[in-house]
Amino acid sequence: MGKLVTLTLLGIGLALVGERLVSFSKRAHAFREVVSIEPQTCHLIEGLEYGSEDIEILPNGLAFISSGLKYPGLPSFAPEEPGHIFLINLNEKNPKAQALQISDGFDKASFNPHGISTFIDKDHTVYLYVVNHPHMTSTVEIFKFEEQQHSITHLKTIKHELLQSVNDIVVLKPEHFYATRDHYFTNFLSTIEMILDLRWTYVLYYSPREVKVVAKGFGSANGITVSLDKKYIYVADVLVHNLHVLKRNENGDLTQLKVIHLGTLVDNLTVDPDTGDILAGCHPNGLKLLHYNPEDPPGSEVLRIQNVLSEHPRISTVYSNNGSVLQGSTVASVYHKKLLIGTVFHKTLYCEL
Ligand SMILES: *[C@@H]1O[C@H](CO)[C@@H](O)[C@H](O)[C@H]1NC(C)=O
Ligand SMILES: CC(=O)N[C@H]1CO[C@H](CO)[C@@H](O)[C@@H]1O
Repeated sequence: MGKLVTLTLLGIGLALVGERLVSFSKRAHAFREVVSIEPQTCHLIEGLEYGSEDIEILPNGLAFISSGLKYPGLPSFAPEEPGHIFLINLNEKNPKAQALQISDGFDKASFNPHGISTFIDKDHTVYLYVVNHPHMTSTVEIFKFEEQQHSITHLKTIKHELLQSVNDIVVLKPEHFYATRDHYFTNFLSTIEMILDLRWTYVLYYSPREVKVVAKGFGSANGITVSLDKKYIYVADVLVHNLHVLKRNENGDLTQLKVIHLGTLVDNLTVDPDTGDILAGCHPNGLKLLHYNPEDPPGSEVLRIQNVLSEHPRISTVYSNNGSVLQGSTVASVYHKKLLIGTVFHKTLYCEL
């Protein structure tokens, strides 16, 4: 009898895992075909060959790019090379990427930059906040940008027990930021978490006085950004294909206003400074990202979401490609009709809209 019960339970368990696996393969868009959509003028940026995970453009057209992410389960074309922050000047006719020097005293060899965010103070000093994964841990590094010297000076490392496996951040004032995090930062556990659709990931609010969870229940909370008027926070839930719109409260708490289903794996989000539209870097076929095959690479997709607060937000495709040009897009950022599309481990595309 005991054996029968065990066998039955085992059967139910396996059926459950099987069902979750099938649903995971659907959620990861294993088999979606990607049609090509491209603005008229696009070309790849020279010198950026190992990813451009996150891109932040300053109001003056200087773009910071984090490159060289080593992330469990995702490919890297330069696993031995430390990560870098690149700078691109979008005011130039033919923008080129240049790696920024990092001040001495910072451990450059283990630099593994992920999400980035900037803050500009009253004196126009630019601070760059970088999610870092040295030796597969998570920290937030604060740098000061020295434009003349083409370098960044390391000021501070922020660590906190809740700031583990951080993905992306958005800074609102000095040392006050929202961060998305995954539950686990190991390949095995995060895969289980994804396949079983555990919805364990969340959004944190960090300030020197208090660190707290402000939104929960995401399958995989990924990109995060803030609206132009700073009243709303936008969060991408990559595996559930959703964009969450949350309202900021005085004390840092967030109230969910709406969820927009985008039907694709939404990765990193940015806001068009001219229009307030959201640009989403997406993975049209996520499984190809996890099982990289150069013969059948993951594609790229960028969506624009207009009038996000209205009853009928408008969603359009700005760019899509089957991987023949650009593989594994994570982020798209615009500056006066100039678009940069970044990728997890591949190249960076520049387009004029
Ligand atoms: C991608 O599309 C191009 C044409 O746009 C085509 O030549 C190529 O075979 C496609 N690649 C894959 C892997 O489907
Ligand atoms: C800044 C940011 O959200 N980065 C994410 C972009 O996409 C990759 C791929 O999923 C994520 O791993 C990054 O965390």
